[in-house]
Formats: sequence, structure tokens, C-alpha cells
Amino acid sequence: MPFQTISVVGLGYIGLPTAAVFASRKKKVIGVDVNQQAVDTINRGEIHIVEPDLDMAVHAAVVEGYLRATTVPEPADAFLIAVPTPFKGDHEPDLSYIESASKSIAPVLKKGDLVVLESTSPVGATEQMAAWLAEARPDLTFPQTHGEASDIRVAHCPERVLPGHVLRELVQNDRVIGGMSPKCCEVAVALYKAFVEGDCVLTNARTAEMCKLTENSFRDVNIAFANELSIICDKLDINVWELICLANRHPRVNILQPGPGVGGHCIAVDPWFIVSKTPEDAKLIRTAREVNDGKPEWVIEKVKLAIAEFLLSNPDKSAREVTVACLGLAFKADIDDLRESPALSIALKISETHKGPLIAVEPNINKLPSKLEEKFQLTGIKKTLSEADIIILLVDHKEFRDKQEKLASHHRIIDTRGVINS
Ligand code: SAJ
Repeated sequence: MPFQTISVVGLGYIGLPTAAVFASRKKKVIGVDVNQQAVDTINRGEIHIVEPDLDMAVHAAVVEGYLRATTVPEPADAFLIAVPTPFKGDHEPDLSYIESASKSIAPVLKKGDLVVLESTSPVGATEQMAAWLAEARPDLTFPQTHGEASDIRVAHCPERVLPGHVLRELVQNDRVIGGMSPKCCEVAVALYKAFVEGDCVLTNARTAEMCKLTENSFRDVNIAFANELSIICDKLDINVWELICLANRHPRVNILQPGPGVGGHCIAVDPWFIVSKTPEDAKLIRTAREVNDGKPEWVIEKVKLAIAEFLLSNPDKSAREVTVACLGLAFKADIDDLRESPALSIALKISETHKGPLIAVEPNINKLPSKLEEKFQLTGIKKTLSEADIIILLVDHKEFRDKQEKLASHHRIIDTRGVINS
């Protein structure tokens, strides 16, 4: 199946690496994004997001002429939609980006084209996308009405790559391909085989949608179990990290790690897509979300308690003289991504109530986000160790793991990641 030109719609954390990998396989790629600045950056051979090695891949793709970005969709043989699917205030999925992306490509579709939805989506979203396309192009036939004989093929192929390892995982991971008909599957496999070295496993669109949500919910439920254990163990005076390590020696037990909460744009979001479809039945999945979302508040209470204890044992000091340090602001270790970060929200909450000096250490950024800038001083670990009265370890960055002994010798440290306690 010859795909001469591939269009990737949405040039963010998934779309841009995918476009670059297709281009590296000498496919002509047209990247589409509504953000003119992102489009201009990419056309200069530069990138607007942080992901290891992506800068080189995009630079090569643009310089060699295989990748070009635009704000207006152009004809292509395959369209990959990789736009955000956030949730609204009530945890209901927001499909508006998929809707506008499909409506924007509809005018340039032609008989024989393939449209793949890559965005993580609630069950039924691929069928909804196909319905929007059909509505916009009554002159073409679609799989929901014409099955194998349709003019346009439609599939869901969720991305499953881990931020920080995207370029490797894109190529090596197995890929679930959910076609709206067997023909759609066949055509989509031919597309992904251009770069996927893992297996391409076939199913229908609804199962592929649910599969992606299931993977992230599985992880969320497992982390919630670890977070609940951490609260129980704190009450019972047991080291939860030692406990999990011991339990995981059982051949059929594999508990993940507790932390200050679950962040990022995937694990804390996707389970809600299951809950919103089946609210009566998704009891465990909902509870796991609530447990993980409640963890930052528990950490904040611990910090308040530590400040109160410090003042009790230092009666000559006032709260205004207690220096509190937050170690790590990113949503997980060894990345610079502060979006949807429990560490960041804990730091912010502390700054709302604590009147004394506040220090932040985040080795992966050079400048604090504006909401923290006025209240926190961004500094290094050395200064923190000598100046902070209370340290809250929020992210297990390499720089902190390397200082495990020094951190462990600090008399008041709240370790939410098991760096000194493991
Ligand atoms: N976390 C813990 N304890 C753990 C593991 C993670 O507290 O033992 C926390 C992290 O600190 C972070 C959050 O969970 O705040 C999420 O981190 P993560 O590394 O588990 O996952 P993400 O969000 O970076 O990427 C996930 C991955 N999904 C799975 O591993 C099942 C990735 O493969 C998906 O492609 C990605 O979501 C996505 O895009 O959906």
C-alpha cells in the first residue's frame, strides 16, 4: 500500500515525534497545527517541546525536505490525528479538538485515504470522528455505512510511549490497531509498518480505545494501592518502601511506588474516560483516582505538622523564620515537565499558607514558573541542605538520588518518594 504523503494533525508530544519518525523513513510528511508559532519553529528545524533527541530528528527531517509544517491541512494519503483529549470540569472528556481536527481535514480527503485517531480517547470516539467526517463529506463513503467497501478507511491506533523515551518506544513498542473494518486494519498496519518494529496487533476501534484507557487505569489503580499503603504504614510506623520491596519478592506481586500524587497528562486523566462512560460500574477505577488525587493534601498536612513540631522544639523562632525547601517540581523524575505536577501544586499550596522563606530546587529548569517566582527562590541542593529547616522531597530526580546520604542526614526531611527511605 503506497503512502506517498502522510499528514500528522497536532504537532505536540506525540504528533511531532511521530511525524519525525515517518520522515526519517523517507516518507513525505505534512505536519498540521493550529499554533502558528509551533509551525514556524518546526519549519526552522527546531522544536517547541522537550523530548530527548527529538531536536536532532526534527532538524534532519526538515533539512532533508521530508517534513514541513503548516496551519492549513493539505491533501495526503493518510491522516493521523494526535490532538489533546483533556477532560472538562466535571471529568467528562472534551472531544472538541478531535472535532475541529476532523472538520479541518474533511475538505481535503479523497477516495482511498486513511484517517487514524491516535489521541487517547473515550470508547466510541473513533466512530464519532468518522461520523463528523461523513457529515462534512457526503460525497465520500465511510466504514460505518459501507464497511469493507468504504472510500475512506478509519482506525484508532493509540500511542503508548513514555515521555522521555518517546523516540525509542515509538519504534519498539507493540502497536494496537483498531480498525472500523478488517480492511481499515489492514491499511493502517501497512502505514505503521513503515517504522514500527514491535508487533502490530489487530482489533476493532472500540477495543483499541478501551485498551489504552485500561493500560493507564491499571497503572493508576496500582499506584493508588501503593499510596494507600504509604498512608497506612505511616500510621503503623512501618517503612512502606521496605514493605513494598519485600512484598514484591513474591513471584506474583508487583506493587508500584507511592509518591506525592499522580501527575502528567495521561494517568491522571484517562481513567476518568472509563468512569464517565460507566459511572455505576467503574467503582475501583474512580476510587483509585480519588486516592491519588488526595495524596497531595496528605503531604501538605505532613508539612504543616513538621513546621509545628519545629516551632515546638525551637520556641525562640517564629513561623516567619522557618525555611521550607521543595526538592523537585516536575511531575516525575528526570524530566522538566511541570504541567499537571503534584509537586508543583504542593509547592504552591505551601506558599499560600507558610509565611517564612521558601526554597525550590528543580535541576531541570532555569527559571521558576511565574506563579512561584515571587514566593520561591530557585537554588541548588547544597545551599538547601545548609539553609532549609524543613525539606520536602517531591521528585526522585537523579541529582537527589545521588545525594541520598547527605539528604538522609538532614534532621527534618519529608521524603514522599522513598529516596532516603528505600
Ligand atoms: N508514579 C508514581 N509511582 C509509580 C509510577 C509513577 O507515583 O510507581 C507517578 C509519576 O511520578 C507521575 C505519574 O505517576 O506523576 C505518571 O507517570 P508514569 O511514568 O507512570 O506515566 P506517564 O504519564 O509519563 O506515561 C504513561 C505511560 N503509561 C503506562 O505506563 C501504562 C505511557 O506508556 C503512556 O504512553 C502515557 O502514559 C500516555 O501517553 O498515555
